[in-house]
Amino acid sequence: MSTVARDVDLDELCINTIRTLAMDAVQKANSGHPGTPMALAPVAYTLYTRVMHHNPANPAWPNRDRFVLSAGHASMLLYACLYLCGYGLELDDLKNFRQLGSPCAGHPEYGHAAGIEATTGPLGQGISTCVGLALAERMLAARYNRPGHQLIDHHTFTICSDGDLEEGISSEASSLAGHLGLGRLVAFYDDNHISIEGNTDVAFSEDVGSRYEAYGWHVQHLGENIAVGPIEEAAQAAMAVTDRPSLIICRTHIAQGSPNKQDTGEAHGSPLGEEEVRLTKEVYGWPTEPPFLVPDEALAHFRATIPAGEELEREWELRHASYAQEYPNEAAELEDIVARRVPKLPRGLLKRFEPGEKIATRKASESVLQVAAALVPSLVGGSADLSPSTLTLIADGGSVSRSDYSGRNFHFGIREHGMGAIVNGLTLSGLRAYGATFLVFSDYMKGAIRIAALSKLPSIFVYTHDSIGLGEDGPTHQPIEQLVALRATPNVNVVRPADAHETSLAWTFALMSTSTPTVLALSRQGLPVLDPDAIPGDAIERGGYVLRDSAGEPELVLIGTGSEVSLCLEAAELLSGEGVAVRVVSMPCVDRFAELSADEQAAVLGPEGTARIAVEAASPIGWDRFIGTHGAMIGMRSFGASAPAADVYRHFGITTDAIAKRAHELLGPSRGT
Ligand SMILES: Cc1ncc(C[n+]2csc(CCOP(=O)(O)OP(=O)(O)O)c2C)c(N)n1
Ligand SMILES: [Mg+2]
Repeated sequence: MSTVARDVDLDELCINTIRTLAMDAVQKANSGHPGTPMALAPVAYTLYTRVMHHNPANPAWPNRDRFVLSAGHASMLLYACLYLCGYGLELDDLKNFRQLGSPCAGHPEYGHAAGIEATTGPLGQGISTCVGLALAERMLAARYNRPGHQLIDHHTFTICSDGDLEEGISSEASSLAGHLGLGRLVAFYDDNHISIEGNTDVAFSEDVGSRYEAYGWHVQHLGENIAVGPIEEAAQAAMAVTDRPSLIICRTHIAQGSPNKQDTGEAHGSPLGEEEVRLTKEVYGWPTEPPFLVPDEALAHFRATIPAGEELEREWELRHASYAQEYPNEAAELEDIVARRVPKLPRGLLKRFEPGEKIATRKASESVLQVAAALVPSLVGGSADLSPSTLTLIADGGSVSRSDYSGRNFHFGIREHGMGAIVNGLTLSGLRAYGATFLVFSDYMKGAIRIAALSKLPSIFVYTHDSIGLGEDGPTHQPIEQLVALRATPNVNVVRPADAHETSLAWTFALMSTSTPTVLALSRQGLPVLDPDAIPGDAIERGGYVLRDSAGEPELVLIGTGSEVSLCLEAAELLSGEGVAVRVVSMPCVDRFAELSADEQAAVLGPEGTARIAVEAASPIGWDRFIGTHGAMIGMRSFGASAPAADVYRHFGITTDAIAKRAHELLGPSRGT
């Protein structure tokens, strides 16, 4: 293949290898985004071969620099670099781009191939996740580095696009990154003036550089000069600024070199076409055949990142060894964190709640959180300016600030979506992070929750004020459809504990989860503490259990979650006084219960044909599968109302009496009164 190489320099050869692989893979798949990888090839090439400290032979090296392609649609840029550097992707994987089972999915998916540091594609998520990665780096450095022992000192690089910076989430996260002075975050902005509808000037005209300067970032304008030298210099200059994150603005040309597609929206998301691929290769001085041509010299040059990376890692291992000798406990703790290992926890973290006493589950959560934080050093978190309400402060944890990253509490500001992505980035780094707000505002962060679920991250989302029971704040703040939406998301466990003890189990469950995000839905209002002996240790894992059983076969099964469980218990008392055999089921995690076999479910819900009533102060959608053909659902079919909680419950007919009335209707005139 040296025919290509002889008269071009090695950098250009390598860059054109990335470009042509991207063109060919998109062409072969007849689907994808060729233009952006073509334009950004010099940036990625420079980062992978000249700037980043990484070891393709060990993609899990804890102190590696991170690279996240925020413009996930340009995925072929990443796949080409990972293959060429020797991360494990094969040329055949690139040939199967976007095909079933290929690690080279349409957009980069975390876990599908080594070197994909985060799932990206939904614009804005990548750069925002990077804020979490960069924050984690600073926090681990503050906590574990010691004088003379710089164990953690890596950088986080990202390439973001117009769409990334138009999205609100990136503004939230970038604002916080500036505020926190995350100097090891370096973002390249692909200022190509193009998005799907054509020139960005139809919708985007602000001065992005000034905006980022106003956020407190260090901003460089590379203009059109995006050759390897200037890119490398800009990256070095960015890394030399240690007290501010950096944005490097590159005026690129989408589909650079393509005679008919350069600078067009068409080059964004469609194959160039066989003829245009041929013409473009001619412009590059590239053989038009065969496709997927990888010159030996180029491959060898990329693969030189392996010995270089191994050397970097060896040098770090020496540092690590001397650190571990001097600070064995810290070294062991750090090792657990980067492996995202959590000490084995007792199921009930806290058992001292008095049955009968009324405690809001958010309040119980606050107490449990303190115990959890003492046992789990990696546990960190914060809220979107609501910690006095969400009660999610780690009491002796200290706050993370730009002058001290050693704390455990974040102040995310009122930036829910950014918070979600940052929590994901922290979790990617091994920390067990939570973000907290009101359940109704989970809507503001759904994009990030979905990424956590899709990328199998055990991020923790703590949502309080979980129903109309929040009362006077009214319908704007009373969640109705949120539980359904979260439960509908694959690989999310929504846990709505009925009392303080279930809350205690819920935190253990969340912290022991390894590949599924947990949503905790907690009450604002006080809820009676249940008899702890009636709650099995695996209540959350199983999802639902018999909390109160009837003497014989139940005629009626009441199913409740969260605050409605105690209503079910009261109704059961009432009805059993009338001679009805009532069972009460608490179902703190519908998602888990739904995964049980039909027999296991029937053991809890009673045989098919049993009258069942589900009670949850939320949308009834999804309950049909449990109540069966003879069942009823007491829930919310409208928005809530502004009034004291008890009045709101009464107004919407979610009361003990209403449950009893439905029971009478279901059981027929012969039963009860
Ligand atoms: C949140 C989100 N909204 C919409 C899309 C669909 N989409 C993919 S790329 C794109 C436009 C991208 O423009 P730009 O970010 O400038 O990328 P370029 O075309 O320059 O590569 C859109 C709207 C998306 N991926 N994510
Ligand atoms: Mg663009």
